[in-house]
Amino acid sequence: MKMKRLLATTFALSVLALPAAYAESDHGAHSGSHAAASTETAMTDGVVKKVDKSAGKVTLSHGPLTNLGMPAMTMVFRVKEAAWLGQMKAGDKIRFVADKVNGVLTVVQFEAAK
Ligand SMILES: [Cu+2]
Repeated sequence: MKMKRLLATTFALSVLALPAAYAESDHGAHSGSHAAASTETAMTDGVVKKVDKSAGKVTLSHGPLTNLGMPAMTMVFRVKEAAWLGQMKAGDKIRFVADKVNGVLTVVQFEAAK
């Protein structure tokens, strides 16, 4: 009797656990493909050093940019959206993605860091 109940409990647990495990891996696959589609690379932390609105450029002290094979350094980037320069000022911490656009290193994604 005792054994039977234990087996029933084990069975019930495995039935409960299986869909959960499946849902989890399914979700993981989904978010993975979403990330690959929308943001091909992870965002990098940076600190704004200087904003040059007339030149459409910003100087950033940035962490390693793995997609560009670049170590952490301070350098000048162009920005994809000129309006972003109005949202940056020296000392701001940001998160961004940089890529080469027509051979020029450009901030192609940007958000203020919390
Ligand atoms: Cu750099």
